[in-house]
Amino acid sequence: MTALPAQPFDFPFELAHCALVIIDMQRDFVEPGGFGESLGNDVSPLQAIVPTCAAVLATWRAAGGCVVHTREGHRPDLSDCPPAKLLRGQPSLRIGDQGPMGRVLVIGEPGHAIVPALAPAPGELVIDKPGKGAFYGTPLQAELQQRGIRQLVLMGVTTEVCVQTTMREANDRGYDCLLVEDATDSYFPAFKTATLAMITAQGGIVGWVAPAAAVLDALVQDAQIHDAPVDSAVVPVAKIPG
Ligand code: C5J
Repeated sequence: MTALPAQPFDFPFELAHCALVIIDMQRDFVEPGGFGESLGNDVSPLQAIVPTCAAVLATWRAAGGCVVHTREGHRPDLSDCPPAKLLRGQPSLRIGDQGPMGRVLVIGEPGHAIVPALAPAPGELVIDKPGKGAFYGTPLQAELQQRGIRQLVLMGVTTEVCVQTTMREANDRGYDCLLVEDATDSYFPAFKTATLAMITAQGGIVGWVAPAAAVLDALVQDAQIHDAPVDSAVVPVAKIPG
């Protein structure tokens, strides 16, 4: 076990029982022309976290840890999209409409894909989810149980919607969860700040928060404990862009 410095107190990190969960780093949320922008949002803060996510992902892979990618989206016939979700708000593009990156939030369309810098590698879990939380309507719980996973380290977007919802779902299922604070973002800076505070309040009522550099250090320490040093060329500790 490695004590990973975090808020509100050290996170008892064990790579063998921990999955890196990357939430919805999809073109539809992160790139101009996607669903996020159609709702009137500035996507640049979300784009800015991609290099930090990529640094953590590269090191996690090098250490041999379990990686899970999630994608929010719906079947082409939208049969898994509740009318309330489809109709809510006044976006210039609705789920299923044709946009610059194909049909918005529809599985298999270009906008539904994960951004190239974080593309899933062979063997990594990819969870397609119809809701905000990654456990609702998906096989995630069974997949994690099969792999002996008890802890989650989370990154991705958006902090207060799909990331926080997944973290709360995981918390209720007994997982210890840590959110990487500089590898998550929101279209609303105040919502990100509030979410980080909510997670760590009351002694970590939803979990822990730590910067990417602390996660990278913990990966190196975990590898040393298990006599399986992570290739230092792949570990950009304290050299995270941005
Ligand atoms: C949203 C998400 N914000 N991935 N989805 O609708 O957070």
